[in-house]
Amino acid sequence: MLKKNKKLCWICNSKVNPFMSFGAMPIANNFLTIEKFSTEYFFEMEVAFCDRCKMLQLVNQPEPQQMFNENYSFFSGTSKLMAKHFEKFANHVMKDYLQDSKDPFVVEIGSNDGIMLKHFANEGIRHLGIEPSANVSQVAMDQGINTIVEFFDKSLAKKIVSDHGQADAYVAANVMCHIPYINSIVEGIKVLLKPDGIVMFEDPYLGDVIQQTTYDQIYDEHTFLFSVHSIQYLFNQFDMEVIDLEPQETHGGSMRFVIARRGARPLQDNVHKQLEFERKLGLIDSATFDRFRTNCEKYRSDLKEMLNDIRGQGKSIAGYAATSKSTTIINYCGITTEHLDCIYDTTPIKQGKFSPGAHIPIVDYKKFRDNYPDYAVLFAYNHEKEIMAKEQDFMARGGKWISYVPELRVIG
Ligand code: JHZ
Ligand code: SAH
Ligand code: ZN
Repeated sequence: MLKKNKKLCWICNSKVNPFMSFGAMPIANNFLTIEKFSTEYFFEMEVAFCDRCKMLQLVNQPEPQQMFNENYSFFSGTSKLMAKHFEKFANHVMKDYLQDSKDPFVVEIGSNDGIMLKHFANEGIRHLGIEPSANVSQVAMDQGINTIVEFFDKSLAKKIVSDHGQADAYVAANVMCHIPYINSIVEGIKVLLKPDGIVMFEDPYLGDVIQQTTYDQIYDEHTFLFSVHSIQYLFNQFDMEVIDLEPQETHGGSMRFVIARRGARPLQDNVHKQLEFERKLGLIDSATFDRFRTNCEKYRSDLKEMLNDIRGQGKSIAGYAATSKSTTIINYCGITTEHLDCIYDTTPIKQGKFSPGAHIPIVDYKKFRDNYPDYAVLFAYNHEKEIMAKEQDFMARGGKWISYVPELRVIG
C-alpha cells in the first residue's frame, strides 16, 4: 500500500482531508478463484479534493504492481467502439501533428494490447509502447508492435531518449490518471519530448463524474479524476501548458488534453472557456464534493432498494459486463450473490472466476442467451449501444435492463 495515513496531496504535497470513504475495497480487476478468497487484498478507499492544486484523488492506493502485472484482466481490444475510437485518435495525431517531421517518433504509455499503436505501426511510423502488464503487452508484441514491459517514469524516459532520441508525440489514454507518482511522469515527458513536441492524453473527466454522479469511476486504479484546472496546475509546475482540449464521449465522458512546452504552440480559446465552465460547475470548490458524497449515498440506496424489490418478487437478476467500475458499485452498494446470480462478460481470463470482493461468478457472455434472467444490470453503460445491438433478443423475449447512468432506470 502506498502513502498509508500520510494524507498529503500527490501533486502539491498539501495536507488533504478525505471528504468520503467507500469503505474496504478490493482490487477492481482482481477476478479470483475460490482458493484466493481468504487472502484477498482490501484497502480503505478514501477520496480527497486538494484545495490548492484542485486535484481529486485517492488518499491511499495499492502498489502499482499489485494492480498491473502479468495477470491484468483488462484488454482494450474487447470493445469495437474503442477500437474505432483509437483508430481516429491515431489518425488525428498523424495528420495534425506528425506531418512536419521527417522521421517521426511516437511514444505511448499504457499501450495495453496495442489498440492504438498498431495504426502507427501499420503506417511504418517509429513507435514505442510502455506497458508493464506482461500479458496484455504480449498481445501487442505478437502483432509486431514495439513494446517495453515496464512502468514509465523519469528514468525510463532518459533511457528511451538515449536509445531512440526524443519523441514528436507522447500519447496516452486511460493511464495518466492511474499513476500516483505523476510528477515524475511529467518530468519524464519533458525529458522525452522534442522542444516542439506534443502531448495528448485522455482520461475520464471530473466534470462528467460530478454532473452524472458516476462515482464508479472511483476505484483503486484511478488515483485521480482530472479537470482542466488540476492538469493546468500539474503541468505548469514543469513549464508546460494545456493548449487545447478535445472532449470525448468514451468511458461515460472523457477529456483529451493537448499539452506543449510553455510558449511553444498557440493556446486555443476553448481552454479558457472550459476553465470558466469548471468554475461555474464548482469543480474548484470543496462544497461540491460534499454534495457529491450525498448524491452517491442516494444512488446507493436507490439501487439497492430496486434490486431488493425485484428479488422480493421472486425475479432473477444477472450483471452484464464485469467492468472495473462495477467493483465499486457492487462493493459500495453491498450487492451480493443474493441479488445477482452471475455477471456475463466477454473476457476469457475473467470467465470462470469470481468478482472482486463480493465473489459473484463471472460467466462467458455466450451463455447469457441460454438462460436469460428477468433483469440484467448493465455495468458497462459506456458500451450501451454496442451491447444493446448484440443482445437485442434479450429484450425481445421480455428481458429488462437496469441502468444507473445518467439516472437509475429500467429499460424494456
Ligand atoms: P470497460 C477499464 O475500465 C480499466 P472498465 C481502466 N482502469 C480504465 O480506465 C478503462 O478500462 C479504460 C466487458 N464487455 O471498457 C469486457 C462485455 O462483456 O467499461 C470487460 O470486462 N461485453 C484501465 O473495466 C469490460 O466490459 C461487451 O460488449 O470499467 C470492460 O469494461 C463489451 C464492449 C465489454 O472498462
Ligand atoms: N490505453 C488503453 C489501456 C488502458 S488500461 C485504453 O485506453 O484502453 C491502463 C494501462 O496502463 C494498463 O494496461 C496498465 O498496465 C498500464 N500502466 C499502468 N501504469 C503504467 C505506467 N506507469 N506506465 C505505463 N503503463 C502503465
Ligand atoms: Zn494538491
